[in-house]
Amino acid sequence: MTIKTLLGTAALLAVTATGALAEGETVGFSQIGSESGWRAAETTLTRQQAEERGIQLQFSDAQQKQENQIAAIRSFIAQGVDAILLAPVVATGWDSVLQEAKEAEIPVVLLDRQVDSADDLYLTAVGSNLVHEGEVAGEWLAGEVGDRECRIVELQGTTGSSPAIDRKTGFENAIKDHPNLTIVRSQTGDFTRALGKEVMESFLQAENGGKDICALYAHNDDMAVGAIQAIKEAGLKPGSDILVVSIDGVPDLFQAMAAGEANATVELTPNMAGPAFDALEAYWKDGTTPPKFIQTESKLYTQADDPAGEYERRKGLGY
Ligand code: GZL
Repeated sequence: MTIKTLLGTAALLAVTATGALAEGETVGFSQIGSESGWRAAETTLTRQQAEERGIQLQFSDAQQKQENQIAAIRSFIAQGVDAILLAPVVATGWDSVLQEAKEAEIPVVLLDRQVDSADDLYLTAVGSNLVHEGEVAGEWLAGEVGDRECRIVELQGTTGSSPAIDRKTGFENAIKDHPNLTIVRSQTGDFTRALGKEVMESFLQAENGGKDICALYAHNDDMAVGAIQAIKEAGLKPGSDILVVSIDGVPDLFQAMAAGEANATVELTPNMAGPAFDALEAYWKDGTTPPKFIQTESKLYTQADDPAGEYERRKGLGY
């Protein structure tokens, strides 16, 4: 048997430290960062999914900077990984690096956010319907306030990200036929608790100490949780003086809801990696091409949906 054959055989029989036969696939994951509880849960679940499937995950945290994500993707290409997962912090600026991955014949799967690039530059995108989430939030608020005048403040997600763009669009779609509902202030809180609190403080100051605000629409729960703190510090009751509706379904929002301090959230699963790895395994196995968009579900929860129980069911799931 030649040396080459021996080495080939040895490689095929390579086993992991735990003795399991290593599947061999290596996947590079360019994650945005850890800006929210939902993002942290997505990272936890992606690591778990890879471990369960015997996939070696090369993880990169971009600290919410696109240039770090682009550098990580180039590093994965240089390593010759078998696939790349990308949660794109913003929607634009990906064409050249995705073209490099395509030329290296490395499939790219987008997680939880979209890019403006042509869809031949990625294998598939796994995500929720972000416009629909905004519509569900707006429809809930319209139903809650009826014909009452309602001045709304909006905490937007990261500027230029697809969830910030689409959730704004969806909410505006839902309230456009309700002239009593108007967005009076709208600013990014970058999907974080700290900035959500800070921006909400400025909204409260600008709106008669918050007395002129009827509702807060936050593009994610973490900004809502920060804003709830600001509303309480201003001497007002979140959930009643100012209604609070947001998106994600993280445990701390359910805890606030159980305390009457938040009113509604639209949950999206942080398990985007499961469908992503399913698509990759089929692609690696026999070249099966998945649909360009694999949609995960979004579900409305309100105070009528046992928020304390929902909190118990979610805490410790990696958020
Ligand atoms: C949505 C995802 C968003 C979450 C935020 O698909 O991109 O990013 O709603 C996170 O919590 O920052």
